[in-house]
Amino acid sequence: LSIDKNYDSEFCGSIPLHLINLVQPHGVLLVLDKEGLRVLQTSANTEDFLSVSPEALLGQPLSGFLQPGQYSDVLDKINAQDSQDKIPFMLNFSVQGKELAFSALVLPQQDYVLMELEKNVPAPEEAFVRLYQHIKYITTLMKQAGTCSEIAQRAAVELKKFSGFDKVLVYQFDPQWNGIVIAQAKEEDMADYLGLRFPASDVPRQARELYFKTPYRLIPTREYTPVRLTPIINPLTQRFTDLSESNLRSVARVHLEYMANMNIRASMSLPIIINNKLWGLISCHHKTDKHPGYEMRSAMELLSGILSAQLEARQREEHMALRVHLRSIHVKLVEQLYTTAHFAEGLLDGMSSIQELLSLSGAAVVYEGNVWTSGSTPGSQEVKELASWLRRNKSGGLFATDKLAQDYPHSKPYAEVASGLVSLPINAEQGEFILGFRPEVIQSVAWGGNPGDAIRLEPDGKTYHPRNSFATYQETVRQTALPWQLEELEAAETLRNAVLEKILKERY
Ligand code: BLA
Repeated sequence: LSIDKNYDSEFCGSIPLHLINLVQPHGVLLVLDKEGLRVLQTSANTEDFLSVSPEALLGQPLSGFLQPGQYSDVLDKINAQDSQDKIPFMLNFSVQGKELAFSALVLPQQDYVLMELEKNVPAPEEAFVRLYQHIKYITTLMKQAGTCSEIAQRAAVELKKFSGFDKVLVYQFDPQWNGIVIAQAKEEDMADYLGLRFPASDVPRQARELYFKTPYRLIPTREYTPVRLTPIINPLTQRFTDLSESNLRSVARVHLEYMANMNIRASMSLPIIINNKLWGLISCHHKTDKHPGYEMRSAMELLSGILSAQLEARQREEHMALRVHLRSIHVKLVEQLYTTAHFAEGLLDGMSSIQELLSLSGAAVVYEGNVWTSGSTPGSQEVKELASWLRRNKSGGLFATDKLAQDYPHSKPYAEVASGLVSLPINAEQGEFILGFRPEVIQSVAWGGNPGDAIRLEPDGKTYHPRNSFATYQETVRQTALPWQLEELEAAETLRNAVLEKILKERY
């Protein structure tokens, strides 16, 4: 909100995450060519999983290590993947006489295929039925919830039970990409973040872009030794391999430190996507290491999609209801416009008013050298000066702000009555406007730690750390009004057109 330094895109936002060339050690990453599925690169931890050195694999076709029949399965999976969904499958290897089973995931890229192998083998079929029933139950609970925040709260509670994570948060981004914890379910001894706001740089721009594209981000432990890819350079592309989509991608150091400062060892995040935009995250925390298997992760992925859909549907309903409400006031207002002598009267006083329509505390009409006001507004002279500023700077159409003092510092002395402004030009070149005012609402914003300390630089000016306290930091925000909703601005535009039409009819 009022943070002056933009660490989000300038500092944290420029750490390259996808060309890190390191993976977490809970799986093996193979980079295969598309032709013969030959191993171009591998993470250096193959001994731990396949009991062979990286050199034994490099350059070899994958088929030489698979049990019969498995090669065509892999090809099917590669060809079937036109969607983003990560669908794991069981893959059986036969290496130096040993039979080994893995959970595998293929992620086809433009020039090569990423294959991830993890040890947890898919569970038997009854487990699937139980999982399915549980998902259905959670979905029903979400559907029965009344408001968006109830949906989020139920999701947090149920996802915590379902996944076994110690804490599950629903985190919603604001227009500046700060985030607010809107729902929380947690073990008692864990920190309470409900209602707190976190600065945008905590989940910086490029990280948000990755989380928008990938179904989840899992960090089973923050204490691990990263594993290199070998060879370092992808022999096909002569570049670092892009690990954007890889679950195993190693974690940015600053974030591992952040997790330590939050007293957690494992985390998992899933995107909440509404209207094709990253709306928030489900953030799961664990006090100890935690490594849910692919199936659990897939189920969580499904649930995060269901949560997104539920929230989107409920939001649409709420917007619809607001439109219907605004429409009914608009109809009455137009009737008044045509039954009063002057349109200013019709707008400002009567059974209905523009104040009611746009939730204003005061309104003014500046027209043909006159100023009409109603409710609490700046003085006539101030209104005239404001109109003349609008004529010079904001004449292009509807203009709305919830921080007038920032756009127009002359308004500071009367910020109490007019921190919010909506201006409907009638004849902008003549300085003729309909103006709506909203009062200052002093907001107390509770941050999770002082946002001014989002980064601590060491004396060398290069080494940096995330903040180490998330204790509530209260910020008082002044000279701000309640925000304008999209539907309200649409209603303002519709009203403006009705007024213009009325004026035209009077003239001719
Ligand atoms: C990643 N930061 C993340 C992630 C979350 C947060 C959820 C995704 C990874 C994960 O699930 O652990 C932040 N987690 C939060 C917040 C809450 C929470 C706000 O639970 C609120 C309750 N982070 C910093 C600073 C920088 C930074 C100063 O604090 C940059 C200099 C960067 N955060 C950062 C980066 C990632 C990240 C780079 C990406 C990590 C990765 O995917 O490799």
